Amino acid sequence: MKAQNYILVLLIAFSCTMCNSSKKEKEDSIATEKVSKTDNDKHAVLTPADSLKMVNHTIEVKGDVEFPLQLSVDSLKKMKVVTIDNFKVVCQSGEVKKDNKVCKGVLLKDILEKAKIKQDGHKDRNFYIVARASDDYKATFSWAEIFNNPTGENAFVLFEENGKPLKSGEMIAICKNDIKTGPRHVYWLKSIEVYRVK
Ligand SMILES: Nc1nc2c(c(=O)[nH]1)N[C@H]1C(S)=C(S)[C@@H](COP(=O)(O)O)O[C@H]1N2
Ligand SMILES: [Mo]
Repeated sequence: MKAQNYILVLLIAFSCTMCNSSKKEKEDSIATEKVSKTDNDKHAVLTPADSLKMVNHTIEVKGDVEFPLQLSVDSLKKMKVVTIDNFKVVCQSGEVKKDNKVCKGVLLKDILEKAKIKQDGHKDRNFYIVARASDDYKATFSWAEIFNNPTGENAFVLFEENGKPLKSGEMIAICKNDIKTGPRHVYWLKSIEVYRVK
Protein backbone atom coordinates (compact mmCIF):
# COMPACT_ATOMS: atom_id res chain seq x y z
CA MET A 1 0.00 0.00 0.00
CA LYS A 2 2.73 2.44 0.99
CA ALA A 3 4.77 1.83 -2.16
CA GLN A 4 1.64 2.37 -4.30
CA ASN A 5 0.98 5.71 -2.60
CA TYR A 6 4.60 6.70 -3.15
CA ILE A 7 4.36 5.98 -6.88
CA LEU A 8 1.10 7.94 -7.07
CA VAL A 9 2.67 10.98 -5.41
CA LEU A 10 5.63 10.72 -7.79
CA LEU A 11 3.32 10.55 -10.82
CA ILE A 12 1.34 13.60 -9.70
CA ALA A 13 4.54 15.56 -9.01
CA PHE A 14 5.94 14.63 -12.44
CA SER A 15 2.80 15.66 -14.31
CA CYS A 16 2.80 19.00 -12.49
CA THR A 17 6.36 19.78 -13.61
CA MET A 18 5.35 18.96 -17.21
CA CYS A 19 2.40 21.35 -16.96
CA ASN A 20 4.57 24.16 -15.66
CA SER A 21 7.24 23.78 -18.28
CA SER A 22 4.77 23.99 -21.15
CA LYS A 23 3.14 27.00 -19.50
CA LYS A 24 6.58 28.59 -19.19
CA GLU A 25 7.25 28.00 -22.90
CA LYS A 26 3.96 29.71 -23.73
CA GLU A 27 4.82 32.67 -21.50
CA ASP A 28 8.23 32.94 -23.15
CA SER A 29 6.71 33.04 -26.62
CA ILE A 30 4.22 35.75 -25.56
CA ALA A 31 7.14 37.76 -24.15
CA THR A 32 9.07 37.55 -27.44
CA GLU A 33 5.95 38.60 -29.33
CA LYS A 34 5.63 41.65 -27.08
CA VAL A 35 9.28 42.55 -27.58
CA SER A 36 9.10 42.36 -31.38
CA LYS A 37 5.91 44.49 -31.34
CA THR A 38 7.46 47.30 -29.29
CA ASP A 39 10.28 47.51 -31.83
CA ASN A 40 8.29 48.83 -34.74
CA ASP A 41 4.58 48.36 -34.34
CA LYS A 42 3.77 50.29 -31.24
CA HIS A 43 3.54 54.05 -31.00
CA ALA A 44 6.20 55.59 -28.82
CA VAL A 45 4.58 57.27 -25.85
CA LEU A 46 5.82 60.86 -25.80
CA THR A 47 5.55 63.46 -23.08
CA PRO A 48 3.51 66.55 -24.06
CA ALA A 49 6.79 68.51 -24.29
CA ASP A 50 8.35 65.94 -26.63
CA SER A 51 5.30 65.74 -28.87
CA LEU A 52 5.34 69.55 -29.10
CA LYS A 53 8.86 69.26 -30.55
CA MET A 54 7.41 67.12 -33.38
CA VAL A 55 5.18 69.97 -34.59
CA ASN A 56 6.30 71.79 -37.75
CA HIS A 57 5.13 75.26 -38.74
CA THR A 58 6.03 74.65 -42.36
CA ILE A 59 6.28 71.65 -44.64
CA GLU A 60 8.97 71.38 -47.24
CA VAL A 61 8.15 70.27 -50.78
CA LYS A 62 11.39 69.02 -52.29
CA GLY A 63 13.19 66.48 -54.46
CA ASP A 64 12.68 66.30 -58.21
CA VAL A 65 10.69 69.54 -58.43
CA GLU A 66 11.28 72.80 -60.33
CA PHE A 67 10.17 75.01 -57.43
CA PRO A 68 10.92 73.68 -53.95
CA LEU A 69 8.36 75.10 -51.50
CA GLN A 70 7.98 75.88 -47.81
CA LEU A 71 4.28 75.78 -47.01
CA SER A 72 2.61 77.00 -43.82
CA VAL A 73 -1.05 76.79 -42.84
CA ASP A 74 -1.37 80.39 -44.06
CA SER A 75 0.08 79.57 -47.46
CA LEU A 76 -2.28 76.57 -47.77
CA LYS A 77 -5.21 78.87 -46.95
CA LYS A 78 -4.23 81.01 -49.96
CA MET A 79 -4.53 77.97 -52.26
CA LYS A 80 -7.78 76.25 -53.32
CA VAL A 81 -9.20 75.09 -49.97
CA VAL A 82 -11.53 72.10 -49.96
CA THR A 83 -13.85 70.78 -47.27
CA ILE A 84 -13.73 67.09 -46.44
CA ASP A 85 -16.78 65.61 -44.70
CA ASN A 86 -17.00 62.54 -42.49
CA PHE A 87 -13.35 61.67 -42.53
CA LYS A 88 -12.50 58.65 -40.41
CA VAL A 89 -9.06 57.39 -39.45
CA VAL A 90 -9.14 53.61 -39.36
CA CYS A 91 -6.04 51.67 -38.32
CA GLN A 92 -4.90 48.62 -40.28
CA SER A 93 -6.21 46.62 -37.30
CA GLY A 94 -9.73 47.96 -38.02
CA GLU A 95 -9.81 50.17 -34.94
CA VAL A 96 -11.44 53.58 -35.55
CA LYS A 97 -8.87 56.11 -34.30
CA LYS A 98 -10.56 59.37 -35.25
CA ASP A 99 -13.97 60.34 -36.57
CA ASN A 100 -13.89 63.94 -37.77
CA LYS A 101 -17.01 65.76 -38.83
CA VAL A 102 -15.46 68.34 -41.19
CA CYS A 103 -11.86 68.95 -42.20
CA LYS A 104 -10.27 71.57 -44.40
CA GLY A 105 -7.27 71.07 -46.62
CA VAL A 106 -5.65 71.37 -50.02
CA LEU A 107 -5.28 68.68 -52.67
CA LEU A 108 -1.82 67.08 -52.70
CA LYS A 109 -2.12 67.32 -56.48
CA ASP A 110 -2.41 71.14 -56.31
CA ILE A 111 0.70 71.30 -54.11
CA LEU A 112 2.65 69.10 -56.53
CA GLU A 113 1.46 71.16 -59.49
CA LYS A 114 2.68 74.32 -57.74
CA ALA A 115 6.10 72.74 -57.11
CA LYS A 116 6.08 71.27 -60.65
CA ILE A 117 7.59 67.80 -60.91
CA LYS A 118 10.68 67.82 -63.15
CA GLN A 119 9.42 65.71 -66.03
CA ASP A 120 11.50 65.08 -69.07
CA GLY A 121 8.86 64.37 -71.71
CA HIS A 122 5.47 62.70 -71.31
CA LYS A 123 6.90 59.22 -70.76
CA ASP A 124 8.86 60.40 -67.75
CA ARG A 125 6.16 59.67 -65.18
CA ASN A 126 7.65 57.13 -62.79
CA PHE A 127 7.85 59.22 -59.68
CA TYR A 128 7.00 58.40 -56.08
CA ILE A 129 5.94 60.94 -53.51
CA VAL A 130 6.82 60.49 -49.84
CA ALA A 131 4.86 62.27 -47.12
CA ARG A 132 7.26 62.26 -44.16
CA ALA A 133 6.66 63.21 -40.52
CA SER A 134 9.02 64.48 -37.78
CA ASP A 135 9.09 61.00 -36.19
CA ASP A 136 10.06 59.64 -39.64
CA TYR A 137 6.68 57.96 -40.10
CA LYS A 138 5.99 58.01 -43.84
CA ALA A 139 3.44 57.25 -46.52
CA THR A 140 4.03 56.83 -50.24
CA PHE A 141 2.03 57.93 -53.28
CA SER A 142 2.78 57.38 -56.94
CA TRP A 143 2.65 59.79 -59.87
CA ALA A 144 -0.04 57.67 -61.56
CA GLU A 145 -2.23 57.61 -58.47
CA ILE A 146 -2.16 61.38 -58.10
CA PHE A 147 -2.27 62.44 -61.76
CA ASN A 148 -4.08 59.62 -63.53
CA ASN A 149 -6.42 58.08 -60.99
CA PRO A 150 -9.39 59.10 -58.76
CA THR A 151 -6.97 59.05 -55.79
CA GLY A 152 -5.70 62.40 -57.11
CA GLU A 153 -9.02 63.91 -55.97
CA ASN A 154 -8.80 62.19 -52.58
CA ALA A 155 -5.28 62.88 -51.31
CA PHE A 156 -5.02 66.04 -49.19
CA VAL A 157 -2.91 68.03 -46.81
CA LEU A 158 -5.26 68.99 -43.97
CA PHE A 159 -4.88 71.99 -41.69
CA GLU A 160 -8.21 72.23 -39.87
CA GLU A 161 -10.70 69.91 -38.17
CA ASN A 162 -14.17 70.93 -37.01
CA GLY A 163 -13.32 74.61 -37.41
CA LYS A 164 -10.20 74.37 -35.24
CA PRO A 165 -6.46 73.91 -35.86
CA LEU A 166 -5.40 70.24 -35.90
CA LYS A 167 -4.39 68.53 -32.68
CA SER A 168 -1.49 66.38 -33.97
CA GLY A 169 0.72 69.01 -35.55
CA GLU A 170 -0.30 71.78 -37.92
CA MET A 171 -0.68 69.74 -41.12
CA ILE A 172 -1.66 66.14 -41.85
CA ALA A 173 -1.46 64.21 -45.14
CA ILE A 174 -4.40 61.88 -45.79
CA CYS A 175 -5.86 59.74 -48.53
CA LYS A 176 -9.64 59.64 -48.15
CA ASN A 177 -10.34 56.72 -50.50
CA ASP A 178 -7.91 54.26 -48.89
CA ILE A 179 -9.62 51.15 -47.48
CA LYS A 180 -7.91 51.70 -44.12
CA THR A 181 -7.13 55.40 -43.81
CA GLY A 182 -4.72 55.08 -40.84
CA PRO A 183 -1.58 54.09 -42.82
CA ARG A 184 -1.58 57.16 -45.11
CA HIS A 185 -2.70 59.53 -42.37
CA VAL A 186 0.59 61.29 -41.65
CA TYR A 187 0.48 63.69 -38.71
CA TRP A 188 3.42 65.94 -37.69
CA LEU A 189 3.90 66.30 -41.47
CA LYS A 190 7.35 67.67 -42.24
CA SER A 191 8.00 67.16 -45.94
CA ILE A 192 6.59 66.06 -49.25
CA GLU A 193 9.38 64.53 -51.30
CA VAL A 194 9.28 63.73 -54.99
CA TYR A 195 11.68 61.15 -56.40
CA ARG A 196 12.10 59.66 -59.84
CA VAL A 197 12.27 55.86 -59.88
CA LYS A 198 15.85 54.93 -60.68
N1 LIG B 1 3.70 60.85 -37.69
C1 LIG B 1 2.98 59.75 -37.49
N2 LIG B 1 1.83 59.58 -38.15
C2 LIG B 1 1.10 58.44 -37.97
C3 LIG B 1 1.52 57.42 -37.10
C4 LIG B 1 2.76 57.62 -36.43
O1 LIG B 1 3.24 56.79 -35.65
N3 LIG B 1 3.45 58.79 -36.64
N4 LIG B 1 0.74 56.30 -36.94
C5 LIG B 1 -0.23 55.96 -37.99
C6 LIG B 1 -1.19 54.95 -37.61
S1 LIG B 1 -0.60 53.36 -37.49
C7 LIG B 1 -2.54 55.22 -37.46
S2 LIG B 1 -3.69 54.03 -37.22
C8 LIG B 1 -3.04 56.60 -37.50
C9 LIG B 1 -3.76 56.97 -36.23
O2 LIG B 1 -2.83 56.92 -35.22
P1 LIG B 1 -3.07 57.49 -33.75
O3 LIG B 1 -3.81 56.43 -33.05
O4 LIG B 1 -1.70 57.70 -33.21
O5 LIG B 1 -3.85 58.76 -33.90
O6 LIG B 1 -2.02 57.56 -37.69
C10 LIG B 1 -0.95 57.17 -38.54
N5 LIG B 1 -0.05 58.30 -38.65
MO1 LIG C 1 -2.43 52.02 -37.34
